[in-house]
Amino acid sequence: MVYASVTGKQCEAIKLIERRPMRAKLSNTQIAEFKSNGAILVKNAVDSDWVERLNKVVTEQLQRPSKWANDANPDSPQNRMFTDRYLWQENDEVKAFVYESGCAEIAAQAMQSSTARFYFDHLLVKEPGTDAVTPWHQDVPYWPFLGKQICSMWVALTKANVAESSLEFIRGSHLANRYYMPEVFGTKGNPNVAWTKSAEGEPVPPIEANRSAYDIIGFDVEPGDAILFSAWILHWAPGNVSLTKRRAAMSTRWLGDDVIWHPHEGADPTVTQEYVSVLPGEPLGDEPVLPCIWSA
Ligand SMILES: O=C(O)CCC(=O)C(=O)O
Repeated sequence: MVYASVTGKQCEAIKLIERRPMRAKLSNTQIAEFKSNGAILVKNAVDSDWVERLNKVVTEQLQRPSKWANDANPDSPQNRMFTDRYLWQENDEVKAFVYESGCAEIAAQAMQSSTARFYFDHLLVKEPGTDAVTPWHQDVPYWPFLGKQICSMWVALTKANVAESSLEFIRGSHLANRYYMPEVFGTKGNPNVAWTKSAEGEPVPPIEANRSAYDIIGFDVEPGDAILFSAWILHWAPGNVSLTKRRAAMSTRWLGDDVIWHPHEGADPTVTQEYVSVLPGEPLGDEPVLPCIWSA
């Protein structure tokens, strides 16, 4: 399908794009829980054919990673933490998912935003027996934005439970008004993570060493379920304790009405000053790299 170029003020034009009916809408309870807890589970958030289509993308990317991939153990069927991202501009399946899956509207509802702009897609795969944990971190310091209406929709492509490989969060930590230093994921020597620098922010406290001091929540997921969470919440995932099952997810990142441009050292280099029309501190304009996928 050819997509209309929809950005900023042209957001209205999104109505012209043919979209599938949404699989899941959030209840008022879920919206309230997202606001207070910072993370919620959305059962059956996307149709099963998206799960099938994105699992094919996982297989392809594992074989032919993009230039943004972070691969701890290339080609290994075990103990491999693999992430790839920013595929939507080149991969039609990922682009279709971004535009048609209904994730944008769900994200907008959770953020209570009248628009949902897309930032980037992130495939996160842990092969059986993966040791590498996803360290406790907060997303927003990695990204060149500020604003409370920033969230991720992490769609499970495989079954995962908290004991083995699913995500955990510190309930309510998104409201604490803290900004933590980015942590390097995966292999520290990998040039694809070299941009992650200890720039702005305070160090993340040693949460794993002191778990009982925190109010930790986590979600077991089935394929097609989503975990929706604020970019300000502290979260992590273990490696993959299962020796037989892959854990894979597609996380999409969403920006709402209050977001301003905040480039800084150590921020993700996929979208930099040269790609946007606004100056630091300004609300986003019509940015083709940050298309508005849904508007109220
Ligand atoms: O899937 C994971 O292990 C980590 C996911 C995550 O941290 C994120 O989507 O922000």
